[in-house]
Amino acid sequence: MDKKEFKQQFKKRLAEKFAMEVKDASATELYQTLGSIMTAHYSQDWRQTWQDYRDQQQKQAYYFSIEFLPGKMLKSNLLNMGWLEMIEEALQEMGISLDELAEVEPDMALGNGGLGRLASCFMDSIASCGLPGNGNGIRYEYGLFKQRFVDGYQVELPDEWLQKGNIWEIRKESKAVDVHFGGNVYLQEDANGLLKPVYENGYTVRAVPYDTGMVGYQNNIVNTMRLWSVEIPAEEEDRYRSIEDRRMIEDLTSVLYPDDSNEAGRKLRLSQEYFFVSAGVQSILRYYKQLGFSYDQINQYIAIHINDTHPAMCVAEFMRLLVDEEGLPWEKAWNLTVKVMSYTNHTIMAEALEKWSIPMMKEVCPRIYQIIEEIDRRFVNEMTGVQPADLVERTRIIQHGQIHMAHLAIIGSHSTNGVAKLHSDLLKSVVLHDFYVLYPTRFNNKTNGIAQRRWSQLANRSMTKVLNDTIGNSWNSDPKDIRLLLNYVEDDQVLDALADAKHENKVKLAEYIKRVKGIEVSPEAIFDVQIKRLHAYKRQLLNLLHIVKLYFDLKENPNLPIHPRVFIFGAKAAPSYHYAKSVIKAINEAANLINNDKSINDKLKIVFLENYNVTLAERIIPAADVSEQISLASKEASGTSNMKLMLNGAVTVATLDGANIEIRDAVGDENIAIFGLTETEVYRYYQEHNYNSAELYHNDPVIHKVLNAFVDGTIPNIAVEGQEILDSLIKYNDEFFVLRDFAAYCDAQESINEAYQDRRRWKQISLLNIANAGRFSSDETVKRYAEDIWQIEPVFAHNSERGANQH
Ligand code: CR1
Repeated sequence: MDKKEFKQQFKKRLAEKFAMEVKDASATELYQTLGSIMTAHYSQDWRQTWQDYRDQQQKQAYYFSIEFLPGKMLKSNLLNMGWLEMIEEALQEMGISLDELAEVEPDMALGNGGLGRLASCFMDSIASCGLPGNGNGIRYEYGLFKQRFVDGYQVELPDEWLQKGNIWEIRKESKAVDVHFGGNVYLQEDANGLLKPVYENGYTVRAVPYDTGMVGYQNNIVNTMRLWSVEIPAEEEDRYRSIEDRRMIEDLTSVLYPDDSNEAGRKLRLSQEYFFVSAGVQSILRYYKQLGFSYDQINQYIAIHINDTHPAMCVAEFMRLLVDEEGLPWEKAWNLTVKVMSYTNHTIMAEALEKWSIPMMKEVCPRIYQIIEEIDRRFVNEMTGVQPADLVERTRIIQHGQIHMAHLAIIGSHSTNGVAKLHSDLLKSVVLHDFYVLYPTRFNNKTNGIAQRRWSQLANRSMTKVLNDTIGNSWNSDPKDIRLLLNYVEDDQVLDALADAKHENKVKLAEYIKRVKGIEVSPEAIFDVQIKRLHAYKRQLLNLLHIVKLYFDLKENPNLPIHPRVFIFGAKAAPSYHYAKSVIKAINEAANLINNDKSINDKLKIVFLENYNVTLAERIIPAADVSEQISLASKEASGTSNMKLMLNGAVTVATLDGANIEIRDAVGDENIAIFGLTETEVYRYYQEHNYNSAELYHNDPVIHKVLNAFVDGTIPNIAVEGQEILDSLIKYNDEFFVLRDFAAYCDAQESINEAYQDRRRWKQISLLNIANAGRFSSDETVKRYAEDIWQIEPVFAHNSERGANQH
């Protein structure tokens, strides 16, 4: 399609859809018109893609994830369709701004943080690499809450993202499946003497899929992200007549749980998990049956990925369908299940390893409970006498009245991976060591990656232009080629051009900050960024302590040679995470204090932007000079904002945690500021129990002064929160070693301050970060999943032919 054709179609579509002309239409109407042209266009490829998969009997992977966090899709779809510039120009010629249309789209936030965003980066890359892979999740009516600050406190508002409809999804009623909950189950011999379950007193809901096309990058491939929504089956209308009964059902896909690490074992959450697991697995098996192959080969056609433990019931549901419904013998079904399933662990935080009580699971999905019990019984049988008894006790699925979902996922799959080298090593050596002893070959690492096209070409167009002018545009499709930039590390023209691009982005962010917060910040200052969920282990508090220290230093000596800095935060706290909310309040009050103190001459500013989400990340990241990755070593499984910021030329201040280690390996020690305890040192403290934070408080005058600011009124309005924070650091012995790492952190920050003042050197460091970011492309990550875990192959060859025929 060319501009002329597009403009004609656009006007025609607008007239058909809304009976309007361009000059009369609202941004929403224009946006919907544009969207409908796009979906109409890529739907042909979409249909062709799944037909190709079917006709060529391609093995397909299904990525089961309780969260997806795609953000806005308008521009990324345009980019992937190869239409972005054409459409932008065509719209402009009609007097329409693409940016204004993009504003209309809600930020699709069916996820909390890293885990959900990773799933969406994978969806983009799987399609872009031409891999046959699909998403399977929940279509929540309400996404992650919207965050507002009132008097410095976080307030949560509902995210009604579907209010104006969702142009990207297609409701597929004909593909609905029924999911059964509750009641009792017992086994009875059928006519052939086989034991079959008989269900009593349960209830059935309908799962209706909404499919969204996952458009590959300029390759004519469109995969599917299938999200399930609950409905009351027409035949059951009578049963659910009261509002309460209906609500109980509708609640199933109503809200995303807003906690990214620990869900306090709620029944509704377990029901959500079973709902999307059962619907997804049933629909996969229905498709497989149409192919007409025997079950013996199902692992040659289907791979199911369990993203964190939330979909771990896939193991039991797959067994249920093969054994109960298809009549396969248990052993055979089990061998197939293990070959089909694979699992990723995303955190070592103990509270995030899901466990469910037996009574609750019996109540929600009694047959699944029975199957898990049987899996557990056979596991214990098989291991007894072969492995030490205590090892078997520690690794079995059911222990002390609870079902351990990670155990189910590991025992029931052929692959368990962590998300960065250090994390995967810790899984083997500590967290899942017992399982590593049992199944050494199942463990592997897949370091996370990011959808680099979104985080560079879409989010940072000024940098993209410099790169395209300098190294050509092969890196647009093959992110590894961004390495070509290494040839320009001594080229002042390129260094300046990149610095100018950064400056342009900072000017824009400064305008945004002025607009939404009323805070004046100078683009000449260092923009220092920490954007991620608020968690004690991520240590936003360490950042704040350092800011307060700088503030005191400046009060004492207004001529201190520090380059002005703007500390930018973006973070949501789980609504029930009291401590995290106190940290938010403290940062906001410190901001009030410091931003309004004329005596420090604007040398320090704190900006806590509300409602951090994908769209806000796209504004902040291109403007960042410094990337804060300061979690306590061993706690952050990987991190992915670290990769996005690096790609955008920010310099990382980091502990040796998660993927930071691999970032350091990529850029070299001189181009990153590493500080703090190593993972080994942290574990040594755990073993020797010899950390004493109170000592640091009493003996270190700097720490003393900084901490007192939280309780003596220096930072205003935090009498309660300040005390709580102080208690966490002193009374409860500083679980995340904030005080232990404080001095080292201040030194690292001082090295940043010095490095920034050598402008040429800084520009070089920045360039080296960009040039070495290619290895963190999720294209590379999903290729390794495809080869090592899913055994699926790209379908490029066929499609390029189709592409050729079309044009
Ligand atoms: C981890 O905390 C990682 C993402 C994606 C998060 C983060 O370090 O980058 O997963 N874990 O792998 C998580 O959300 C529920 O656990």
